[in-house]
Amino acid sequence: MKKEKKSIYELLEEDIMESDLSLGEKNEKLSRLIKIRSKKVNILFAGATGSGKSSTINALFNMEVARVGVGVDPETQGLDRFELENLVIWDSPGMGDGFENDENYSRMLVEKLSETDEEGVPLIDLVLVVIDASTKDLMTTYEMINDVIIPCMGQEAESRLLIGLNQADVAMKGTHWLTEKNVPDDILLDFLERKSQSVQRRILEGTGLHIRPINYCAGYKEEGGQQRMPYNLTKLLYHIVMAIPGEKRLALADNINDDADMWTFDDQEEDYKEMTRRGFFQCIGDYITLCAERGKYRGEDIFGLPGKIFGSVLGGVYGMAKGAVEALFG
Ligand SMILES: Nc1nc2c(ncn2[C@@H]2O[C@H](COP(=O)(O)OP(=O)(O)OP(=O)(O)O)[C@@H](O)[C@H]2O)c(=O)[nH]1
Ligand SMILES: [Mg+2]
Repeated sequence: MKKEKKSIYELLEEDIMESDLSLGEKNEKLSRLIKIRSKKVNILFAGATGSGKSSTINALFNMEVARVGVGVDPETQGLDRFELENLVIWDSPGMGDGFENDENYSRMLVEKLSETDEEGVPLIDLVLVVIDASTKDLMTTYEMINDVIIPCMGQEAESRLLIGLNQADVAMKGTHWLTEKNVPDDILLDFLERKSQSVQRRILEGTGLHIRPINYCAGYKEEGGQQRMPYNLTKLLYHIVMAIPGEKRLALADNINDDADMWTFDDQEEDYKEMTRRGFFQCIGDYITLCAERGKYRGEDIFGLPGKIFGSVLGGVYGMAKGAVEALFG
């Protein structure tokens, strides 16, 4: 059974109410919180059929609704919309399923990417293109990125378009996956790095934009059988969080998959959990408490909150949210 949880907005509201700020200050913060709470985040997942879009959505977020394909037919037939409170996820049907289908796919992308919200701002905050890292012929994918997505997004694509090289575990023939550690061996790591560079180069040549693909594995679960845990999912999440405008970021916090196993295996380049938490905290600080401008921001007080910041990434955010106002104001 799922335990009843308060939303991050509710926790922040409680925190503000319980603080010893003046009534005026409390009201000021509450009205900022209300403004933040009204913002929705829209993320669009695109990419070839079978690349793992639905699997990635399921791994990242608290949802078992984006159906994962098991057969040969593309599972996702239309542009699916999943709404998790303030987070809206668009999962697209399998591209690369015949010429006519691809034409429709492009049209659908152009339509969605041209849509604006009531303030005239593009509806889609972030596009995540999922690529199967084992695919040799990425022609259709490059066309989609260089000729459809980037022209729609313009220069903004450099910050609002992410490319995920998924299925890192099976990207190469042979056994190059270290099952125990759930990481690639050196040969596979080198292969993934070269793959990432080659995708980056093709986009640069085609559009002049610099976009660095992220290698990861969304994992999989066979019914009653084998299972592979995600790898570098925290890294991917970190880049997603940072690509979302600050005042909208909290919409993600409540919907991150709270199965801690999802967030266990990452490369050791950086502490992505910590960086992700900071990304969320920055949002609370900048947009609700406005502590930064008052010079009262004391990072170590918050990030040191004992015992609360372990477990899933989400747990960390909750841990931080509770007491955040106090900690920020000393
Ligand atoms: N080994 C491995 N398999 C994966 C990974 N991600 C996805 N898969 C498998 O790849 C297959 C396709 O995954 P989906 O998530 O359905 O792909 P999709 O992009 O949503 O496909 P369409 O909806 O048809 O466009 C499924 O059998 C997944 O279990 C991964 O990281 N590693
Ligand atoms: Mg799908």
